[in-house]
Amino acid sequence: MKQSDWLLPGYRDVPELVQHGLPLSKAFLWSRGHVEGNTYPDELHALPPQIIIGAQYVQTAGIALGLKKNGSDEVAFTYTGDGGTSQGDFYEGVNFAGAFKAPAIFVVQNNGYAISVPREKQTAAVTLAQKAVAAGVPGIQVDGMDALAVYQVMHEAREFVAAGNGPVLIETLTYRYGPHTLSGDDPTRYRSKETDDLWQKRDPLVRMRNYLTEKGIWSQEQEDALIEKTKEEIKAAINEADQAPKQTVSRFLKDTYEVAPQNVAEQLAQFQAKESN
Ligand SMILES: Cc1ncc(C[n+]2csc(CCOP(=O)(O)OP(=O)(O)O)c2C)c(N)n1
Ligand SMILES: [Mg+2]
Repeated sequence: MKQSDWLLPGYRDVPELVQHGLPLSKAFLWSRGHVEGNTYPDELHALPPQIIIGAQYVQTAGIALGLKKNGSDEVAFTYTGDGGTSQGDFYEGVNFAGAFKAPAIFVVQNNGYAISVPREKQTAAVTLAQKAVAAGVPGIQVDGMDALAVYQVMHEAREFVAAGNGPVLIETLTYRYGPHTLSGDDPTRYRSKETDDLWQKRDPLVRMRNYLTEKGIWSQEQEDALIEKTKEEIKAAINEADQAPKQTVSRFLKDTYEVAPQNVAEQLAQFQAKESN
């Protein structure tokens, strides 16, 4: 991605947001449900993470069409899961962007499950990438556990899209090591240890470490130093997040509407009065 490209993340894509420039403290505030976590600096071309499965695909088609109409050379990137490709919004977004040759990259993170529903139960399609073909959009499947392969595919896709050829869809084959969320999902009920073990062997971090170590450009010392440095960054970001002002209902209502409808305006006034007491 270029720094000026647009990012429309789903709930799994906070790392992409941070990589694209969201301060880590804001990522923590977002996960705490604090409105400050959704307030972005203007130069950060990103929307807050989408929770409605698939909705970001339609919004991406819209942003990409806007970029094209403005004659911009920026590209809009979005992400959903394997389950997300069963939603109407998925098809609508890809189809619309395809019809208008809008500069969008649609990524499908196929991690094998939508909560407990296996990928095979989502669709009779052999691949998720091929879902793009019916919309006249190129669909590419890549080993999502191979960072270099993903980089190569993304890079080529961005060049293709930025050259005015319309959108591309990329399916990355990956795995969700943990439960769907930390609020009670128990993956041992619907998948085996053998499957888990198989995917552990493909861990992209281990693969990348082995590759770099063999090339002689990575060492245990470097890794330890990086881990220490990152721990410090995380600690500082948590401290910063802790300094955020207590969230008020009025602030939340104000940020939700540019012009509040009358009933909300009345509530806003009531909350403001209460909060100033
Ligand atoms: C429209 C909609 N329906 C249902 C949900 C509840 N829900 C949250 S995550 C999820 C599964 C999504 O699976 P997938 O797209 O494969 O993404 P993953 O979590 O595996 O990355 C569901 C059904 C939702 N958030 N939005
Ligand atoms: Mg999934």
